[in-house]
Amino acid sequence: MEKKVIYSAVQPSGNLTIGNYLGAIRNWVKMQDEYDCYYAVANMHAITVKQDPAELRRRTLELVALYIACGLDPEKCALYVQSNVPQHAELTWVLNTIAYVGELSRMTQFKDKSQKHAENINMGLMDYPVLMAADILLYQAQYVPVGADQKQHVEIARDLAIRFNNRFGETFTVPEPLILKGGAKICSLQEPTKKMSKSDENVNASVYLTDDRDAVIRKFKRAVTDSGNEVRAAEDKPGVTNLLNIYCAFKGCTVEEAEKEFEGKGYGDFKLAVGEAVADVIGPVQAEQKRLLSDKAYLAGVLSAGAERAYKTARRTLSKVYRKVGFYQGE
Ligand code: ATP
Ligand code: LTN
Repeated sequence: MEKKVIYSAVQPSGNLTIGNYLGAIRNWVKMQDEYDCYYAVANMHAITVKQDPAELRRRTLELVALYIACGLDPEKCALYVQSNVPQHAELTWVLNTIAYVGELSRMTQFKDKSQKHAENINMGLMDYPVLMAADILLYQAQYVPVGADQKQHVEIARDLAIRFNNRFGETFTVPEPLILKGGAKICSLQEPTKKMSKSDENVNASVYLTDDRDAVIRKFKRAVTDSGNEVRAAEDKPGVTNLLNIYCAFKGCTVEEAEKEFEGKGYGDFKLAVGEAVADVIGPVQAEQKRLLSDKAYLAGVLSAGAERAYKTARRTLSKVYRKVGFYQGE
């Protein structure tokens, strides 16, 4: 039987945080044996906000090296750069003609980013979810593993697939978001009701996968906690709850087990333990990423094989789409 397809991507738009790792990449690794997986570096999405070209190029390679360092096996999944497969832009155009301006202007991320980049509210920023729908639909993906913040975008991809299928006949698999519990929404260490984000201006708010052990431990030491001194998850304790989530995700334990472990201990001991748990996991990932980055020829090979594999599938879907909408493709 044919394997089901998984699709996901991350933008090379900054240093990745432990939120990106727990919400996305870590879950991708678990799926590579069972599914046919495509994982991209979404550089076309990244330029919807201003990027420095040299930095964008460098971050693209760093992200691929990180994918592999986190455990993705290029023999098992297609790892590639979005702009290397032209069908992403081509399908976006067709989908644009069935996407409504109204639904796109209501997207939470569009509203947030328009506010944050008021000087650069470009068409790409608004079209972002359509490009993302094209990514997913080109590969007939069944599941899209992402963090909770991307759920709305996967829903637009579903809506567009259904709309296209209704209008032109069965063409696309209707995708579903796959949001695993535990790491789906890691919050800022400084404002624990807000999502941890790689573009946060306060460097103490986010733990980056590039942070060294001392920085990780220092950031957790400074993390905002709540009144009281009990290590317990509760709605009125967003700071401690967030730290417990992080601890459990990195240690592979349940919140109850962690609460028991820290019974009678204060916030100080707890925060140190969280920092150590995180550093123990990300340290070896950093070392492996560094090793991979010293072999650019290997990374180039991985990306060209990945793009070729992606291209084959994408070309098949796009040709079907062109046929359905009535584009002449020769006799
Ligand atoms: P930016 O701050 O530039 O918008 P970001 O940190 O939100 O970036 P993305 O590239 O938008 O990162 O997200 C990559 C993946 O990581 C997505 O699947 C997203 O849902 C997930 N993700 C991002 N932040 C978190 C978080 N705090 N908790 C869990 N998952 C997250
Ligand atoms: N918008 C996503 C990145 C992304 C993506 C995708 C995720 C681009 N294309 C396709 C899943 C499927 C984000 O995380 N900001």
